[in-house]
Amino acid sequence: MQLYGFGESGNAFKVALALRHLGLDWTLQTVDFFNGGTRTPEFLDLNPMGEVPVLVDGETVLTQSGAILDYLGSKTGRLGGRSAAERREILRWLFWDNHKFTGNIATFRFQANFLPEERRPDAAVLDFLAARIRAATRVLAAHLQGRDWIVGDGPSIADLSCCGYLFYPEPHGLVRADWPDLDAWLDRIAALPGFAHPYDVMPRVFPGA
Ligand SMILES: N[C@@H](CCC(=O)N[C@@H](CS)C(=O)NCC(=O)O)C(=O)O
Repeated sequence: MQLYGFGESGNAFKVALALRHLGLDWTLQTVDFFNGGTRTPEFLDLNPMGEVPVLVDGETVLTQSGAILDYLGSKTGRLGGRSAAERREILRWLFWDNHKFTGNIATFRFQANFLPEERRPDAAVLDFLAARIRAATRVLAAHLQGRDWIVGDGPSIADLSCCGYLFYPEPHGLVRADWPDLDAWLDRIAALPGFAHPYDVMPRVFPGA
């Protein structure tokens, strides 16, 4: 399998974590995001949405980290839920993550760290996103009280999706230490087979990094 991604992409990191944990055979196609790598005609042929991650498995081309994670869960019979009800519960968290959790965290992180100085947003924009992140984190932290994993009694793609941005060193609007249940959950994920930190899994492409 080929994964299109780059080090700074937490959405690609989610997929890389699953591939590593599942012990699948894959190679990385590094996309030079900060120099227009997701806007070339070749890349847009692969994914007209202009985003990584993209996973190519033979004739199958998949985009959207949630759909890719679900594919890997179905293909291997692991991490995707042990019943139809569990899979639905996992999908519920994947949709929530894309919209409310990762959606805000990734936007905050991009704006706070990767935009050139002259394009940095007003403080009010980051404050707005930080409030959205706090509200979403409260939901996840409450859910994790008394639970080891988001769904069922073992790790699933729901965990790998929701954690995707939380292992990065740059400020992303959420401080782990403020959320003990979430902090302990991230330690459990970091102890899983195949885990590695994002910049050890895929090379950074941010100019000067
Ligand atoms: N919901 C998508 C989000 C993908 C996404 O935002 N990817 C970013 C990198 S992390 C990207 O390629 N953005 C390019 C762009 O928006 O122009 C997913 O989960 O795969």
